[in-house]
Amino acid sequence: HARRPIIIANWKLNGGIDLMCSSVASFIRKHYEAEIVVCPPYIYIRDMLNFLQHSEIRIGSQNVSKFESGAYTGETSAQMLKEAGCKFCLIGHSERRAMFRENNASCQIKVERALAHNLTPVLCIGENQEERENQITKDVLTRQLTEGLEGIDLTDKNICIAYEPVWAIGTGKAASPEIAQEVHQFIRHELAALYGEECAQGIRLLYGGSVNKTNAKQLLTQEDIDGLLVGGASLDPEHFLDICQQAT
Ligand code: G2H
Repeated sequence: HARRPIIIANWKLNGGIDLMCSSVASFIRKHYEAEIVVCPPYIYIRDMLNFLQHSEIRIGSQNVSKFESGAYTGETSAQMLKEAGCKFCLIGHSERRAMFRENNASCQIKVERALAHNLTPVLCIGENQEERENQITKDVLTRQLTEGLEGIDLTDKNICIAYEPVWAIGTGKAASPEIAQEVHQFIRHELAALYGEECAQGIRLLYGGSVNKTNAKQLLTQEDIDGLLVGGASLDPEHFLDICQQAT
């Protein structure tokens, strides 16, 4: 199964126009073997799309509403994101789970919404420090997968799963390639149990958590790691470009 590598930049709540302009300047007129996706704050999605129209870079959102439309102040729907030009959509990032009360059930709805509008969901899962120390990492991940994908048929659907151990996020302490591979292999195994081997082999699994240009290559060469979700290091365009070019 040839899974095309994928590198996703998660800008989180960072801007502004300056970052956008410098990023665009370094991204365009380049060819990448990997699929490159940038997830800016919603407000920049249209501008980014305009700037990047002659490039191969795709745009993703950092979140999506679980509602279609109606009286939900402050929300943005999957349909709107699709119309705005998004191809991808992060769902259930650990910061959203920790600070905005997202849980597996809300992620499940969001995955459904994204798929219904042809956005590729990137479902984020991962254990925290305490769960790892208590050796319940696999139980946590199994739950996040089974509940986050419950009742969703993934056959012929595009979806990515991002493994982001909470203890590695923004800490500078990335998981070692060995630990990350072990977990990714487990995730693929769980997906095979849910959807069959064929489907599991086609799903791209990304690692996220303190990825930088120094650790990217080693992570990417692991058998079950198909891509990277990059936070802090994606805010420096040259640094991010370096990571993108390591994905072959
Ligand atoms: C994990 C990651 C991007 P960072 O949240 O989603 O952020 O690379 O800063 O750890």
